[in-house]
Amino acid sequence: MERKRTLVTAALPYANGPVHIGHLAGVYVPADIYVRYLRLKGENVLFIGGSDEHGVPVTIRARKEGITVQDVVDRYHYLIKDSFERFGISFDIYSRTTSEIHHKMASDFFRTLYDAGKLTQQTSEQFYDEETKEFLTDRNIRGECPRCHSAGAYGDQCEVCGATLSPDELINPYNALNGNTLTKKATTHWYLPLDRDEGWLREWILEEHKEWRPNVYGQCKSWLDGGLRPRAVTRDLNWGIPVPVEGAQGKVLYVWFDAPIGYISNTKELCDSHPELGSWETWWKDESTRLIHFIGKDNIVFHCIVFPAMLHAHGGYILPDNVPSNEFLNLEGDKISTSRNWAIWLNEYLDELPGKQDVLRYVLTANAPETKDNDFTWKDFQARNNNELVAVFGNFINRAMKLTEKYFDGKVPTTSELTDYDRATLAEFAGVKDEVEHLLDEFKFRDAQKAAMELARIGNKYLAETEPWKLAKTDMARVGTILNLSLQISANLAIAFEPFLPFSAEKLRNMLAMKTFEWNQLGSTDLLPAGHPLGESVLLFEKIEDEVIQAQLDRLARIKAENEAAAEAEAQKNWRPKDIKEPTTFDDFEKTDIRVGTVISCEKVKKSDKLLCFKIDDGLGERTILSGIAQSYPHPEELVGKQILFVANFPPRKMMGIESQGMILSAANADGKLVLTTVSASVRNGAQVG
Ligand code: B3M
Ligand code: ZN
Repeated sequence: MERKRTLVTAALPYANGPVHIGHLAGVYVPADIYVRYLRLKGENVLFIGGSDEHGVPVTIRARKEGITVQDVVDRYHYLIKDSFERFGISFDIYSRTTSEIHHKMASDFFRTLYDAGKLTQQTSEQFYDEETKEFLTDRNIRGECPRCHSAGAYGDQCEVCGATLSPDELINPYNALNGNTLTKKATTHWYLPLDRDEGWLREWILEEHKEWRPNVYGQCKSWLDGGLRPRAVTRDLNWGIPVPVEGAQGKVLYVWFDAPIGYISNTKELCDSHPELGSWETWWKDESTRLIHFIGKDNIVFHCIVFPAMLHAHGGYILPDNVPSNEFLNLEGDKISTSRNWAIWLNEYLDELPGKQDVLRYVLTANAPETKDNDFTWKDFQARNNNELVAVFGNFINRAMKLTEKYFDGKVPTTSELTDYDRATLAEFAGVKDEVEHLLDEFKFRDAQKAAMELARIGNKYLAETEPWKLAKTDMARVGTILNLSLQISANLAIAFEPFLPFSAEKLRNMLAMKTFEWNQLGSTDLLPAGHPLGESVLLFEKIEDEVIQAQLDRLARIKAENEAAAEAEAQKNWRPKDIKEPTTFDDFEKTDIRVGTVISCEKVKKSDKLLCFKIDDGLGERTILSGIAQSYPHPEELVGKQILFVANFPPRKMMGIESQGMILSAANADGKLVLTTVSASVRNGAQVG
């Protein structure tokens, strides 16, 4: 029978920085688990990866660092490739989109669409820098925000007020890289007319792929329901794959056009040098190949709509069978961010926690953001290592090995009669294979790992309850049975965990001196014959001490403080006064009764982060006023004795059970801190301001 053929791809990371735990959790660990599982089942599978080396971000980084773009992509391509290797991500090929094979493949692909009239052409006015003779991408255009009027908003977003913008909305737009003012110039681009694909895409995704994860299906549905529009597939940029059409000088293929073709190019590169794998075309064009894309949620539209539309327009290609996309992983409660350095970089992890690749793989799978965003915390990392990997998995294996060495000279003992408890234990793990398999087939990696971990729990409980160490003096036959069974469970663990924790599974197989291991042996109780000599035992997992975790938390705290300082400096730089309000009249102003009072006492309101409770001498008596400025005054008692301004004629209002009789006036500083207003010389309490 022909083996099932599955082509698995993992998103091509941008070569503009190192990869972090979010990448690993979202894409590479689940993809690797899946591939290892299929290989273990003896299926025919290729695992394709590579770096995405085009696009604007690499050019920005190159300019910032004053090096060439090629230097940038070289540096990060090898760094990323090395990190993946060291984490056991078992790509069959990890290549790059700057390869010659890829340039030709992507160029030919475009040309085929162009020649077949599958692309449309449109001319539009775009921002242009006359001096550098360049069109600018949204991110490289800055200017005044039309909403909040802060300076330095980006062409796609204002980072001060959060508004989504288009470059046309910016007031006085300029080139972010050199400050030059910009003009408009006409430019022509080619478009993929996605509007024409709506019909078959709706049918293919919404009717034929209802089994896709709800997050993926839902995103596709909302794109389709919103109506598809033509998408430009070329850009004015000097880094990328030249548009293979006469008169298209200075234009390259849009990075999202060439990057997914990278999956095809990398398959070709692999197959061309390994004829035993068959032709790349079998992998991409034969209907019996299953194509699976592992990606993060921000890539869904490109893999479920745009790339399939490209493949469809080209003709001859298969479409993905499934696109298991994860949500995002946060770090200690905050969004992972490359620009804010809020991440755990894989290269740094490998240096700082050497040999602990499997621990991270385990924790990231246990917390996988499969259905919703999830949080990585160092405390959880430590707890899962110490309480699960060490205390359950490692402890069980260690005891089974050590007892066999002690009582049976390191050889698998024979079994005698089984007790009811033995039989119940066997029954408990008989179903593990089906369960793990079923979950993996449905891309439920978190639950699958949990189900595999059940084996270790069963084993650990079995040894704890049968206590063979107590029976050694009286009933060696019974001890032999217990250890035989424990070793069989250990061998099962070595198979079940190969996809999840490949380094530990290999160590375990060496300990058990297992020669063969296949997925189909899972659940069996005669994996190790009686008399089989075990290998040398080593510790599978080690406890992680508090100091190690604290060092990581300290590092994050330092980064947070740096980020806050930088954000504050940025806010100061961009601050400008708000627009003057609509004209008013003296009569209107006169209605507000502003007065001077002296602070008698001031303290934080219990259970509130924001409120301070002031007691004011207002010249008539004592007045209570609540004010939401606690975060600006960490030592409110220092305000006692100050003369401040307050509005005296607001109706009383109850907050947190206290009645507030007025409002204290303060001014907001550029960093958002509030500053109380006061008088420049002492006046009588109750004096009116006006
Ligand atoms: N490089 C985007 C990303 O890393 C992009 C993926 C390409 S997959 C073909 O999120
Ligand atoms: Zn703004």
